[in-house]
Amino acid sequence: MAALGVVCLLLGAASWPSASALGEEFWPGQSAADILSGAASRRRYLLYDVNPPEGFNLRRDVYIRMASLLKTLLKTEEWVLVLPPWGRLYHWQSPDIPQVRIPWADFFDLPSLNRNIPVMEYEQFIAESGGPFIDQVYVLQSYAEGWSQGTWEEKVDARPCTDPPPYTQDKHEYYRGWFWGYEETRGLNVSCLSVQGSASVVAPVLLRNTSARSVMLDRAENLLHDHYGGKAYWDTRRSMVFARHLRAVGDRFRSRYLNSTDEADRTPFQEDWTKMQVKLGSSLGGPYLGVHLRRKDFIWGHREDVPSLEGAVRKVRRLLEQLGLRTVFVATDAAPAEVELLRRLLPEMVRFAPTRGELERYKDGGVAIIDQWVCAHARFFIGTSVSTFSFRIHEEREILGLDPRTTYNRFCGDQEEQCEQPTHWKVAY
Ligand SMILES: Nc1nc2c(ncn2[C@@H]2O[C@H](COP(=O)(O)OP(=O)(O)OP(=O)(O)O)[C@@H](O)[C@H]2O)c(=O)[nH]1
Ligand SMILES: *[C@@H]1O[C@H](CO)[C@@H](O)[C@H](O)[C@H]1NC(C)=O
Ligand SMILES: *[C@@H]1O[C@H](CO)[C@@H](O)[C@H](O)[C@H]1NC(C)=O
Ligand SMILES: *[C@@H]1O[C@H](CO)[C@@H](O)[C@H](O)[C@H]1NC(C)=O
Repeated sequence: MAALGVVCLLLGAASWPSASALGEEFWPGQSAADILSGAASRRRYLLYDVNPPEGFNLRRDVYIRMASLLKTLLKTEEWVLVLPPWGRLYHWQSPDIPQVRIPWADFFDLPSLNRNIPVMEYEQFIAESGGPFIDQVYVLQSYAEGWSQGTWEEKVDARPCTDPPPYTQDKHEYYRGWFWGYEETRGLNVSCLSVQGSASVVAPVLLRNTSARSVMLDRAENLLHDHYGGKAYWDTRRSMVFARHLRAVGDRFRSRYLNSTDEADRTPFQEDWTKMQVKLGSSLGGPYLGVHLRRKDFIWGHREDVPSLEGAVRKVRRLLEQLGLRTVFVATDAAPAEVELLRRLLPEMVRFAPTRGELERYKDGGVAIIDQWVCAHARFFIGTSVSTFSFRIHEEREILGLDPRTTYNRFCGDQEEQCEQPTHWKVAY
């Protein structure tokens, strides 16, 4: 087996301009077994990144699009999706807590992701592929000329970069860039692709126009969903099971402060998402109202679809009465002064307020997931207009089988008499 591995290693080096072929040392800390097993597999690596200002929950959506592209690639060749490490997100503002190079396993259950498509963490990619080198980086952009005369067509073309790409060449002509905070990572080639269409539109380029073994799509949010709300979409969405330790914290909190357990709430949960198909409306949910109040940048623009705190509390009180509930759980990104006001207006509200130690362990991203998990289990949920944070809670509740009438609700602005409620998206199994 070892001899065969060496043969493959040589073939690998010959057919792809990998780091070793360029005279680099193997990455330190890597065992010979790693190198052989990595090189023995001829699979190719798809990496991606998203526009820096985008938040955690939009990034979760981009993952679904990339998974769809990977499924298309897998029909022709062996590929694996390399999970972009989390970090430097604008919304993660807890001071003095390093929040960069965070692996996906801190937030999601990797075995669950792997039941949908083959994935690996970035550090595993470094170990397996022979170093922190990405053979080809494509920066995705829209067409400079915009849409052509009202006719929509899916297309992709090599084009000059419309903006200077966020990569600079070092003295060895390697490309340096953000690369999720991994400074030692180098790109061997960077070029721009103009894209218009769904994720799989770039598949032919990856399969036929480049033989690079590792390909990164930067600004991947430029690609759209292949089929939003279809079975492949939902398979990927269902595979994005939160990490077990975060679910455990959320479940303990539910049971301790909200009198909520899976048995009493009739929300059956299976560790293996492929075995989980709950009849819509059969779950009851815990005896509390779940609320997501998105504040911060959602109120700075004085948006008309976001209520004042007073307005939100009036609605909460009406709902509690209508539903015959006494407990309300509030998830919010409100600033401390606003939380204080909220507590004066709604003294009985229950919140997940992490200790310093919990914040260090779970980080802002993990705390947000715990908030989402608790909201997902409420008997009734109401969220904030067009917040992707609220949308992800809708999906979670849909998967858990809660009645849609208890899920697709949002606060109206103070001046809105009534307002359009969120759309119901059914799981396709
Ligand atoms: N813990 C916690 N964090 C929140 C809450 N609401 C928002 N956040 C934080 O703020 C971020 C909001 O950005 P997104 O996740 O992108 O969701 P969004 O509300 O649609 O915001 P945009 O995408 O910027 O429009 C979240 O990822 C969290 O980090 C909340 O209720 N609880
Ligand atoms: C891919 O190759 C085809 C055939 O050579 C060519 O027509 C096309 O322009 C290439 N596309 C890109 C994005 O490089
Ligand atoms: C870099 O990639 C572009 C697009 O695939 C290709 O045309 C070009 O030849 C590559 N440059 C090098 C030095 O490999
Ligand atoms: C908790 O819920 C159960 C029903 O699931 C109910 O019988 C019990 O009274 C509740 N306890 C409290 C303290 O509300």
